[in-house]
Amino acid sequence: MASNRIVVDPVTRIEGHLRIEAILGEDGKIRDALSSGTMWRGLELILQGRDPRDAWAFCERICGVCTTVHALASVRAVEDALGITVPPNAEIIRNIMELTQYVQDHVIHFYHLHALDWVDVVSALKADPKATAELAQKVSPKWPYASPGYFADVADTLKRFVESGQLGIFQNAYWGHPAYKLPPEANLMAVAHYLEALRWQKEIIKIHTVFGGKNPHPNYLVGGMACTIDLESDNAINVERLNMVKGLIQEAMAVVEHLYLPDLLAVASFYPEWAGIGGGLGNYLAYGDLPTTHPNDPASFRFPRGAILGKNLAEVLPVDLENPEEIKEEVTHSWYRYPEGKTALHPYEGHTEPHYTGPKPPYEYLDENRGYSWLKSPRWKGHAVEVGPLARVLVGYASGRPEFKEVVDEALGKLGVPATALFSTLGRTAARGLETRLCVHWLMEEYERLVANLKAGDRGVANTERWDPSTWPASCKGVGFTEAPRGALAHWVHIENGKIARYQIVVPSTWNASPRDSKGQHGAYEAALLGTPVADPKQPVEILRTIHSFDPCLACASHLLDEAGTKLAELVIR
Ligand code: NFE
Ligand code: MG
Repeated sequence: MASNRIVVDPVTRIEGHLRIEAILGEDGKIRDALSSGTMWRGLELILQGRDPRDAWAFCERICGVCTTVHALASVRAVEDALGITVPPNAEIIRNIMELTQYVQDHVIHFYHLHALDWVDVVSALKADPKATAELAQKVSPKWPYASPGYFADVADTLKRFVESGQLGIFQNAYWGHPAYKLPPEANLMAVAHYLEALRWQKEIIKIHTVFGGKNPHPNYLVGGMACTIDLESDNAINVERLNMVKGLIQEAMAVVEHLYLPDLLAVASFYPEWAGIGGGLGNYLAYGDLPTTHPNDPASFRFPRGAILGKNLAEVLPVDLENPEEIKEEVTHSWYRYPEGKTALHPYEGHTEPHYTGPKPPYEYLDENRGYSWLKSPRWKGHAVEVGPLARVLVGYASGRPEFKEVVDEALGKLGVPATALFSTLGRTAARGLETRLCVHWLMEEYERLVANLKAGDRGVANTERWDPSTWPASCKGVGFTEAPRGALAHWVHIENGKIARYQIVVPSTWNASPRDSKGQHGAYEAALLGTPVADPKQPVEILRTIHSFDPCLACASHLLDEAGTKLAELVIR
């Protein structure tokens, strides 16, 4: 059994700790796969007994990547439980925070986490700067940095870097692998844009510092937002700050429209076979988010809610986060134990009890017939589903939203592929870029909504009527949800006598990276790997392409920690 297993551990260029085991068939294609979260942390237990108004600050620190979304889901859960409606400005500012997160996170994912699966940095050394400039002017004609001198400088920097023998962030990739298809000039152009995107991402995120005081982990508030708007004051969000935000959004629009999307389509055009690989489950789920009416109404969401089963774009199914029969988590193949007789629990009834049954480390292989991950297996109506950009874009597209149809059809047309190409690794990566395009325009629209509200004299950002615990019911529960960059995210909270009695978090990467369930259904990562040809088992770049197309965040996904902080297992990372 053992010799045909490929182990990738740790998977790098992700957040958190992920192990993939792939079993190759005789035909050189992946016959079976295991996705394992190898780290155990812990927020749900830490939160018990705390003040629900503080929960967001703990939850937000689950992750340093999607640094705002857990705070948002948390304040919404508590507001839902306590019956609080936040003011219109707070709703809009939350949308601005979320959209800023999307734009920064997706651009970083493309250039800094995923591109190196398609771009051979070392091959860029062979590029001719003049031919690179010609290519850049063809691919992204509106992007200003495209002269032969500019690319000669980038090539020179890269050469010195490689000659120093210390490749740093470019160390340990499969450079020279025949699966890399870009010509040297395209590789050099991509390296130049990698560096430009790295410089830019620290600018866009300043929007978080304006409305949230800091990044990572900006400030939130149960009842609204923790910022002050006074257009005439030097010590509040004023006209100057708002103008800065507008400038940053305009700059982000240029990066997305003239750099990210042209590069995405150019790279994709060299890898058409990946439109037929890595599709996986074919089931998709989106909770939806970004309300445009007040109070927050799901019917007004810019990202619509719904589920798609069996790639059937003719039907978008309704989703209910509170129905005990819809979302359930299983632990059949996880290192947790449920109460006697329970196999699947809705998050309102969720149970968190670690129970390691894996091999004693250091180990060679996991056993797919037993527990093999610190992630639970969330399922929707019993189905394993994929969440994230592809799910959101497909739900928007299948719901007949014109803005989704426009960006999707335009991209399919440019690549000359049918809509079925979306069900693939390439489709997942393209969907992320297409939704970024929508998001950056929505970001400007939300900014304009905020300015219009302020001009009309509305400066309120918080509703503090239920701030005092004496106004709360003795017992209540609520759910807060959002669409995080990696997909559907929700927190479920029970409040008893002013304190958190139970807190459960189901995270996008838990949906996608989950192990098998009681019916043996694979999670989304596992399913997406099945059937993938691997040219060289010692350099499995194909596994990285598909896994990275999901943009894994295992820090979010395995957010649990033993109460006492006890080390439950020590894993040797090779
Ligand atoms: Ni840590 Fe996260 C996002 C959340 S995880 S990155 O996006 O929630 O899937
Ligand atoms: Mg959880």
